[in-house]
Amino acid sequence: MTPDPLSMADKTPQGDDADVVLDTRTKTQRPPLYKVLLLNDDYTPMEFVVHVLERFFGMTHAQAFELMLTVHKKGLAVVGVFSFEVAETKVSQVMDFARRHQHPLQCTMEKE
Ligand code: TYC
Repeated sequence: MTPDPLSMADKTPQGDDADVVLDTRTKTQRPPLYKVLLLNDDYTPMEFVVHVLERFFGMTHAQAFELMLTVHKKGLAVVGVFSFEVAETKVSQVMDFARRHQHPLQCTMEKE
């Protein structure tokens, strides 16, 4: 006997809705990360920038000197990647420290 087309109207090829298994995998959300950038200028002394990188970014003198030279030559460089709150704190610390020493050093952050 042929199936009644009306009784088939709400049936999917898999069968009844009761058989549909919902995807229960958890989508893990990674927190957004922010790049902290240091900008070159013509006035901030090189040794001051090296000191900033050692003091606020935990670099060795050699790492700090190399990154300072990259900023000096290229105009800017990423000095670290952090959560929003940590990046914001680093930017504030660098900007406050530079201002207190009357250097025009600029530090900013941008979403990665
Ligand atoms: N260009 C500066 C100078 O020649 C040095 C400098 C390097 C300044 C890096 C800022 O982010 C900077 N004294």
